Amino acid sequence: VDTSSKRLTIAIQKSGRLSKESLSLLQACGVKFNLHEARLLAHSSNQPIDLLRVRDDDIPGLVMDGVVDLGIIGENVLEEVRLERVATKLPAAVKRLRSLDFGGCRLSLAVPKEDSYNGVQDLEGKRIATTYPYLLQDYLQKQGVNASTAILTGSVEVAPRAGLADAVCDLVSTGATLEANGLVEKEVIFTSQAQIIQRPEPLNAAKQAMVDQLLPRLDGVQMARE
Ligand code: PRT
Ligand code: ZN
Repeated sequence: VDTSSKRLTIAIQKSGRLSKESLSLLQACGVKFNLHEARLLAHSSNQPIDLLRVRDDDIPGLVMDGVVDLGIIGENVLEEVRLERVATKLPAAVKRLRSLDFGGCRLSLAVPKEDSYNGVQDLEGKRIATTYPYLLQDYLQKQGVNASTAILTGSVEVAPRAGLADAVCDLVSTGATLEANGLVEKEVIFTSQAQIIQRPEPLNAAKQAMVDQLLPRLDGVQMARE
C-alpha cells in the first residue's frame, strides 16, 4: 500500500458483521470492485481506489498510523484501540468523517440472573470477562470501582458459567445471547455504530478530491435509506 500515491486506500472488515454493509455502501456510492475472496487488496474497476480487507481490530491502527487513508469500523473497536494506543504512547488520532447507519450495538455489563445486583459498586473486587479491557477499565475508573478483567476474544458470555469470571462486559444487540446464557444486562457502558474514519495527516490533493466526492454520495445514500 502506497499512501503517497494517487490511489485512495480504504480498509474494511474482511468477514464479519460489518463487511457486507461496508462493501455495499461503497458500491452504492459508485465505487465498483471485483473481489477475489482470498485477496487482501482489491482494486476498484472504475476509480483510483484500493480496498484493503482485514480483521476489524486492525483497522483503527492502520488509519492512525497512516498506512491506509480511510477505514470503516465500529466505534467500540475504534475507542478500544484509541485508549490502548494512548496508554502505550502510539499515534492515536483519527478524523471521524461520518457515523454510518449500520453496526449498531452497545457494550454492556451483565451478571448471572441468580446474582443480586444493586449497582455497579457490587462489582467491586469481582472479575469481569471482556474483549474490551480498556473501555471496561475506563468506565470502572470513572465509577470508582476496582475490578479485575479476564480478557477473552470470544465466548465471553460463557465465562461466568465456566467459572472464569463473575460478570461479563460484552456487545449486545438483541440481548438474545445474554438471555440464552442466563445473564441479565445491568449497565450500558458504551453505545456504538459503524464510522468512516480518515488518517490524521492531510491527504494529497488527488485523494482529498476523491474524499470530497465520496462524502456527499455517502450522505445521499444514507439519506435515501432513512
Ligand atoms: O474477524 P474480525 O476480528 O474482523 O471480526 P470480529 O469477530 O471481531 O467482529 P464481528 O464481525 O463479530 O463484529 C464486528 C462489529 O460489529 C463489532 O465490533 C460491533 O461494532 C458490530 N456489532 C453489532 C456487533 C454486534 N452488533 C453483536 N451483536 N458485534 C458483535 N455482536 C455479538 C456480541 O459479541 C454477542 O456475541 O453478537 C452477540 C450478541 O448479539 P445479540 O443480538 O444476541 O444481543
Ligand atoms: Zn475483531
